Amino acid sequence: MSGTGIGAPVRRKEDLRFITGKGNYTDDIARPGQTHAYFLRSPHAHAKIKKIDAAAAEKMDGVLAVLTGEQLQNDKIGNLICGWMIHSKDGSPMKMAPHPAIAVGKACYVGDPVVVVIGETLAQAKDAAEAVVVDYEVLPAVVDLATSQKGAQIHEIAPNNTIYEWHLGEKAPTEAAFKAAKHVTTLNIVNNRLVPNAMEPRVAIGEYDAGNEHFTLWNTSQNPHVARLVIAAFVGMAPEHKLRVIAPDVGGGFGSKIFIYNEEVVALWASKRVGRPVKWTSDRSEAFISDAHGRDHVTKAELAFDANNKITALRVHTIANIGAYMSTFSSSVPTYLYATLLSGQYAIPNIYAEVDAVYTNTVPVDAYRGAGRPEATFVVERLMEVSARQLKVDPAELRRKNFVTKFPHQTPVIMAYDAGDYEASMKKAMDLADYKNFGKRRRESEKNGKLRGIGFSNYIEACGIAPSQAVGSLGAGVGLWESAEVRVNPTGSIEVLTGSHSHGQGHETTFAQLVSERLGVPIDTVSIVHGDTDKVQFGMGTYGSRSGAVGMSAIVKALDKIEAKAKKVASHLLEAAEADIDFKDGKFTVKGTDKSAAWGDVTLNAYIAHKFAGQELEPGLKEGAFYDPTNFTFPAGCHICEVEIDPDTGEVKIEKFVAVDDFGTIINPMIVEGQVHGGIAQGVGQALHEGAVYNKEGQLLSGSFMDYAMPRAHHLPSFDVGVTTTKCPSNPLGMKGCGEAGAIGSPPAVINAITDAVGHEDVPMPATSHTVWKAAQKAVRKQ
Ligand code: MCN
Repeated sequence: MSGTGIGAPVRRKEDLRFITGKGNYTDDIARPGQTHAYFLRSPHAHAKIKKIDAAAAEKMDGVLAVLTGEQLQNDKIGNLICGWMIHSKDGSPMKMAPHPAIAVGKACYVGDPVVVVIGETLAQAKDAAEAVVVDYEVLPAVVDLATSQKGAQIHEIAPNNTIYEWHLGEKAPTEAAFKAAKHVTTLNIVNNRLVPNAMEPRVAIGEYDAGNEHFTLWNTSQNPHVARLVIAAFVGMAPEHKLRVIAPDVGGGFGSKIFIYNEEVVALWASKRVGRPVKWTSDRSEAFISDAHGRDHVTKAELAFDANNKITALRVHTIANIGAYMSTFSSSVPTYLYATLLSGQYAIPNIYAEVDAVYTNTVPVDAYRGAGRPEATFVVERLMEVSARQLKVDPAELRRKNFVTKFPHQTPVIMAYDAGDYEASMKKAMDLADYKNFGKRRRESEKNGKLRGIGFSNYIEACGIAPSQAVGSLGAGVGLWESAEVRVNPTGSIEVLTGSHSHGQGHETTFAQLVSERLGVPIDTVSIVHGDTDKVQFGMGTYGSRSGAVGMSAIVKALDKIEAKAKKVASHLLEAAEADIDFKDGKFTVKGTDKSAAWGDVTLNAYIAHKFAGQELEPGLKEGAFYDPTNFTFPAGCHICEVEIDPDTGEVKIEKFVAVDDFGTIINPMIVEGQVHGGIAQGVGQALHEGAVYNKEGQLLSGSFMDYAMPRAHHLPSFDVGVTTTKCPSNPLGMKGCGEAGAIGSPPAVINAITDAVGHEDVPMPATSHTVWKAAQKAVRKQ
């Protein structure tokens, strides 16, 4: 490990500009002649739009246009789409309803855009929106997920509001295993709906250059190339080469900025209509009703055991809320990102999962940090906890008994786990948690009239999304490889153009660490370029904890080519055979001699073409690569949470939170630890505080931070984190992703600790003081 190379806790290069206010976020951009968009959104969850009267609004000061969905359609702007095809059990394709960027004929959730006003100023656009009169006929709204398939039909294409009835695994052997089981644990689980709440709200600026018939979109995107592809190819805004998408500094996304949103399409279209750039900036209240939400499952899960407490089968039926329309990746989240992880860390011979995806009159639901994998982990780890109680065995022991211990391990639900040591991470976590003395601590708490509980969560996730071969064979869509280009300048400084996108993960540091280590150059001579479709050739963007395992692997491939070419140049320079050139720590040497050339000598000479006249060598030092992984990576670990509960108030205090994770090779331990901390905070948020609440008319009651409780620093203890390492065999660096693990592992650990404390009642998320108080009262009465 060099001072700035792989494994060094290098401080984040990008933070200097962020913490000194010098970041360049989309809202910081002001285009010449810029106008402002304001969306008038449906106040009803389900309503026919009978008439829109914009006459008064159009005449108001500063109003450039008042635009509707019909005008959008007249201009042949296509619908937003969900790009992952899922088929039902009967082979029929998913029922994707048309999703216009501005509602046409009817609105399907509170927040659905109905009109957009373009004004000289935002205030003028807002004032004019108030003068627009929309005549609605309110229709019955479908809000409750569990009964949604019996509610009023929302879209013509989807009877019973059902988009697909998908299944995975083998039904008959699973049923047989249940019949033969010695013990069956049954749980009904609600995985609560979350609102993402990245620090920076979404922003879109559209600009049309009439002379060149060219559009530019600046937006808060996690994947600008995919945005360009969808807006060009499916929405039909412009040919792909006539659309540039730039995602500059982005202040967090957590999945919510992967999707192609209405406002981005409208900002582009409106900029052409009014002939000037159009900017839209979401405010926080608007974000609550326009950013895609996450999670929201209702599940019945059953786990079967034999007489030796070995798991023999798992059966799951889940209803997944998709919201009012299918968002860009929404079909993949409750299917391939969820059911494929239902084996957890355990050797389960039979698994059968059914997932019904349904429309409701709520904000569209899509990926949110972990996307599908937190839901799977919650099912498996709650089942393990409750089973341990019912079987009267130690929860750690039951897990240990059922761990996968031999690799590779093929689960019955597609995934082939390649490497791991679940026992090692659990042991380390139990030591850090001082598990053996928990009984003493519990007795101390009880002396003080408090309840104390401890909960495990042994999670596994699949990230490094996604090998083309696996994705292709499922017929689900395209593989998500990644691209890189390494440009070495004559002076030896380096630009790395990557298709990954950093919006808080520190890529400008970790990617530069890789280059610094491989080429032996100072980290400050390396720039990471991302987020602009005109600069980077193509890229799949950042989500699914893929940028390390996939994005950096593409860089490794390009660096291999750079090294090979640089050696050729060095061989000319040093007048030696290419095979005799060694390269180490930024220096080229001729084997067995003291002849050497520095990195800068070689890079400069790569550009002095006459030196190679008559040779095959081309001038320059620039190489590109695409990396398509051969398997997912499987980070796994053990989270242990210890809580103390005041039975009089239901207040839960997290006394200790331990996370021991296996991320394979770690590039920057400080960044990885930060990723784990953030993830745990979000997972604790889901377990204890956060939950989107709709009333039966489909109004979002938790539509602001007054009502939607985000975790705060004082809710969280200082986390105890540790690592164990098994290298991922399917990428050159041996890395596994770390960006979602905290959010995936932590919620069941917290709930398992609470149920342990209150006497094994089923406590739903979010376990608010009131919920826990009710459960604690029963526990206290039982004592
Ligand atoms: N890393 C490392 N060693 C490893 C694995 C990763 O040093 N073994 C480093 C990587 O080089 C990178 C960071 O850790 O700098 C995260 O890497 P990775 O796990 O590959 O995840 P991605 O970079 O692909 O980021 C996506 C992931 C996801 S899916 C969500 S959601 C999420 C997350 O990252 N959203 C975030 N972390 C976030 N952090 C912030 N601040 N903001 C978000 O929106």
